[in-house]
Amino acid sequence: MNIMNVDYDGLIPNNVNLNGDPRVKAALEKWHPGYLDWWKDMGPDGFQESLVYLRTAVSVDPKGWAKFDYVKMPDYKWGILLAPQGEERKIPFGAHAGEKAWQEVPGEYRAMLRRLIVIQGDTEPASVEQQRFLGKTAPSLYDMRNLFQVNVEEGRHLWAMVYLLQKYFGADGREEAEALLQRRSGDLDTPRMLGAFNEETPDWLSFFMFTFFTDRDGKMQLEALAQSGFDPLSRTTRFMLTEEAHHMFVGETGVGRTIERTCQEMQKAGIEDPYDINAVRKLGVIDLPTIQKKANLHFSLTLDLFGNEISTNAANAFHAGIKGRYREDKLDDDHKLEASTYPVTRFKDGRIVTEEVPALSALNMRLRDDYVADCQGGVSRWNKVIEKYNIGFQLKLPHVAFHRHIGEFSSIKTDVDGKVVDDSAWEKKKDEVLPSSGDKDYIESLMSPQFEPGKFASWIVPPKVGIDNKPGDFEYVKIA
Ligand code: BYC
Repeated sequence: MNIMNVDYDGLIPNNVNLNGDPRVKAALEKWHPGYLDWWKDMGPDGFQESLVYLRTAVSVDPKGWAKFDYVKMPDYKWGILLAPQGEERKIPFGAHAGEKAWQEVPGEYRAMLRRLIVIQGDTEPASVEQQRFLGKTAPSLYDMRNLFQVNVEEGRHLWAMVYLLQKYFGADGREEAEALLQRRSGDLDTPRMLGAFNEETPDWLSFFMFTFFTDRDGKMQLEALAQSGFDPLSRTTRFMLTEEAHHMFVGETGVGRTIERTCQEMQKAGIEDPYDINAVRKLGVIDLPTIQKKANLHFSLTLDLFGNEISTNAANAFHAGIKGRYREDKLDDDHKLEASTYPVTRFKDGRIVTEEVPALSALNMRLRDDYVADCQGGVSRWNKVIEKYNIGFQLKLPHVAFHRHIGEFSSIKTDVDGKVVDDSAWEKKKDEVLPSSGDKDYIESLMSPQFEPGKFASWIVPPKVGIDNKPGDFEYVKIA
């Protein structure tokens, strides 16, 4: 079988020759019904019978791997797709740098690898659970289709991690694969593993912010895992990254289209002051200060996903050759980091300071810095939209110490500029920097569905181009 093309004949589409691996094939076939039950219970609520114009991967060739067609989501071809195996790939970093990449799990790193794969796997179904009610309030069929595309691909990413667990981790892997279907986002007894994946995604602005900020953590973590010396993990995550790009597109353009509608309506009504919230809200759009508060919330929750700034787990994973830095292969240094340092922002003696620490222990911080720079690019593009309308307002990322629950700043409160404040000052000001219950109610009041082809809710402009170049009035979802 050609690795570029996907075998669609069996129950589980794949380019890993599952037919030649009866043990793993049987394990996956056994897992499949439980997955479908989970999807029907926890996947998009109310649209399982609708026909959705979805993209399915039919090849892992970077050019032209997608096929678009109407599919009922439970019939989506969730498959196991790995990027092609590079000839003689070498471990790019850590103590084993330069040795041949592992095709089997190295015994000494088994527990570490399993933990990373399980954490990665756990986030995928979590996001589907968080987003399951959004279809009902979709601002258009175009947006509804994008939501479902993101959802089926997160489902596929779960398959990707489950394949690794079942192929390389025997009975333990099968147990972990089952547990991935048992935990539930936000459940008090069996929550998902990482904080941000237990939060609610109650409205579409939250969804766009989530796909902009939190899917971007996905990108960074997948990039770091794509460098792994464990070749099957590297190949799986490389292909996942091609799908992830669309999720961030949905987020960036979703927020951008929301901002554009607000600015358009403000201009039409002659409102110059972006802080005249009551006047802006009368126009049926989301005022810019509330968009800023949503960004503050999602950015800070996502920063927690990078773990502690100083982490021995991260140092060990790098030293072992299991999890690298962002684009490790493009970096020009010794790839071992045993003698270098890295500046880390810390909370010390009541102050936020920057301190050089051994680079190996600062890898979470470094990945987070790369993430912040990547976010800044998108925020600057949003600001260009506001500038176009000559409105005196700029969105900005809050300080990394703002509203944190993990790491150096979890024990303090700061304002958005990183100035430490006491509890009472925080309580007084928090509704000015994070969405208040009034803001949530207002946004919710705008979330009325718009299911007519080519029509959009009041608060968001249509996209510049359709998916797969379809015309504006294309029926992306045929609602059953
Ligand atoms: N919540 O040494 P530390 C995505 C725990 S998103 C709860 O700093 P490490 C997606 C930590 O587990 C990407 N607990 O940890 C996006 C550890 O506990 P144990 C998902 C947390 O390992 C949108 C202890 O604190 N992928 O794909 O350096 C839609 C000590 O911490 C948290 C990955 O994250 C937290 N936020 O860093 C769909 C990649 N943070 O084990 C999908 C895999 C830390 O001592 N994961 N803890 O009991 C990793 O690389 C790392 O495990 C982490 C944590 C970056 C998560």
